[in-house]
Amino acid sequence: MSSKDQNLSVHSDVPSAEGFKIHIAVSDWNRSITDKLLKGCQESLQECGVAKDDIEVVRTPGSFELPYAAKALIKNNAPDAVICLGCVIKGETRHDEYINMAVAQGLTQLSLVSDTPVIFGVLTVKDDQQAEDRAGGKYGNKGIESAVTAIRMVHLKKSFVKKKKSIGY
Ligand code: DLZ
Repeated sequence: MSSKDQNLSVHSDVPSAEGFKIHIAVSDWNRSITDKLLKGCQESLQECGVAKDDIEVVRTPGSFELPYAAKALIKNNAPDAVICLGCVIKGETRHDEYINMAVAQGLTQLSLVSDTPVIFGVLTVKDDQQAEDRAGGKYGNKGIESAVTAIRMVHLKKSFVKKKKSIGY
């Protein structure tokens, strides 16, 4: 089956996230969609063992502001990972291309420079239907996938730290 036809939010074998501090920045633009992403994300993190108090949520006006919010979360709270949730819908102009590119590049750079996993949970869609399909619809919920990705990345980071210690660096 091609990934195009799969609901990617059905997850099994996700390692425990007990004791992890995972923060979320979520955009208010297209809020009916981003609320669903946030709900799926928060529920999945808790199902995997993250304590409610260890999930801080901050809101931004739009997706463009997500990199700044993620940077502030990392600087002030040193979370294990930050998840960024948003929904950019194509309109008459090319605004979506500029926002998507800026956010993707901003979050990538932030992740590398801060050495903190930063997850891109932004829907980059053509219309409302495509957004609904990915916010709890037929293609799952990108908020759930983002939660699972964050947990896996924190485990990956911790595994490197363990390896370093065992060879004396
Ligand atoms: C301006 C704008 C537009 C037209 N569309 C979206 C969108 O579909 N999704 C989204 O998250 N944000 C949108 N924004 C707002 C920008 O992200 C940003 O908040 C403003 O340009 C101010 O910097």
